[in-house]
Amino acid sequence: MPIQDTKPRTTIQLETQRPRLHKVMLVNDDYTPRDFVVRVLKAEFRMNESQASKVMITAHQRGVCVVAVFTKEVAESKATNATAAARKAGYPLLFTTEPEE
Ligand code: TYC
Repeated sequence: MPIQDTKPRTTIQLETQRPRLHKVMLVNDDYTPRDFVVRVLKAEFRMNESQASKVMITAHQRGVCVVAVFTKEVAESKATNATAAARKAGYPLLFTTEPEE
């Protein structure tokens, strides 16, 4: 019999690990027009008028609002694209990402 020189595994993975999801957050500011925020939400996050308006108003009133949750790469890419669209139009609108608890 061959000599086994590797240690046996002492822990067992009980579940397949799912990738942690990341939130895209919309941050309020005093300068970006409301209709521009709604337009970016519709274009980048495939929201309809009503969904986009609700998210925009929540960020406006509370300072920040969760837009959606994605895998890390998708969340970062969407936040970067949406923020870049605002910069191109000359507005300070900001989208950030953070890991979900
Ligand atoms: N506060 C902006 C205004 O009154 C509108 C706005 C809403 C801007 C949400 C950013 O994330 C935002 N024109």
